[in-house]
Amino acid sequence: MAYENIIVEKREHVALIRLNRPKALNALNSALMRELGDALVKADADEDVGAIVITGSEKAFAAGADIKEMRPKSFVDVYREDFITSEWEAVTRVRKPVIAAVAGYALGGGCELAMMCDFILAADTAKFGQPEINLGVMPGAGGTQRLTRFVGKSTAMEMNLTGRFMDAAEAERKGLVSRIVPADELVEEAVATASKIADKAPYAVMATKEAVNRAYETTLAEGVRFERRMFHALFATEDQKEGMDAFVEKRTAQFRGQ
Ligand code: CO8
Repeated sequence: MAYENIIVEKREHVALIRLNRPKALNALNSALMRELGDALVKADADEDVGAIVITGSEKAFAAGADIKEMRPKSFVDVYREDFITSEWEAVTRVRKPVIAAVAGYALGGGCELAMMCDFILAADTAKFGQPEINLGVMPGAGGTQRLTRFVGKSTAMEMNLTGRFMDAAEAERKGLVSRIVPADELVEEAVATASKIADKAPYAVMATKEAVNRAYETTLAEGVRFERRMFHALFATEDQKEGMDAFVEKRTAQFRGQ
């Protein structure tokens, strides 16, 4: 598939995906979401890739779903199409870690896309918001659900009901982003972080991601049981021997994904 709305490059073992509709502040239209889904499936299947970074431009990660594309749709249209849910949720099906590197606006579907990633690194210029209420609608890809889990009911309710934006400092304080970096270092820092993950034992990484996500989907007792079983399972890998041998021999582990 030739891409017109995203740019994909490989930086060693990291797939870097840039949303690239600068004239529309990376508004997420269906063509872009199809391309993003395709790139994610390919990166997930590529044995040479250990982690993925999704980023936008300096001005916008993404200013939301494409309002001009949505505007003429009827209820029947969006309901029949299940308005592109499968494409929007592609990122949640990826088994390798996905980092959102957010500078500028992450609004509406842009904020929702960032929240579907495994964690968010924010530039000091980042602005998050769910302004769908100003368009006479509401979030449709997790804005009322994931944002509430990240920042708590009060802030999520206020943001969803008023459409106000949250700056990077507030996003960090309230747990929406893992940390803030200067805007001109964002992409390099995200790639370096992804690279650090890509150097680790791939099955330990995959199992860790799965286990952390369980924390959102099950009870504490079930989650802890799942974690323990995954921990046990990793003793079936050669990378467990390599990791522990390397520690004892005071050398850097060479993980081989086996
Ligand atoms: N859709 C389409 N075009 C957009 C969008 C968008 N979301 N955002 C910006 N653009 C376009 C503008 O129309 C403008 O184009 P043009 O030059 O042709 O007029 C260009 O980008 C630049 O934008 P502005 O001139 O407005 O730039 P400013 O710097 O003045 O303002 C803002 C930047 C504040 C980001 C402003 O553009 C804005 O408010 N944008 C809309 C934000 C918004 O409401 N987002 C939510 C959209 S709804 C949504 O995301 C629902 C998701 C549901 C997903 C469900 C899937 C299952």
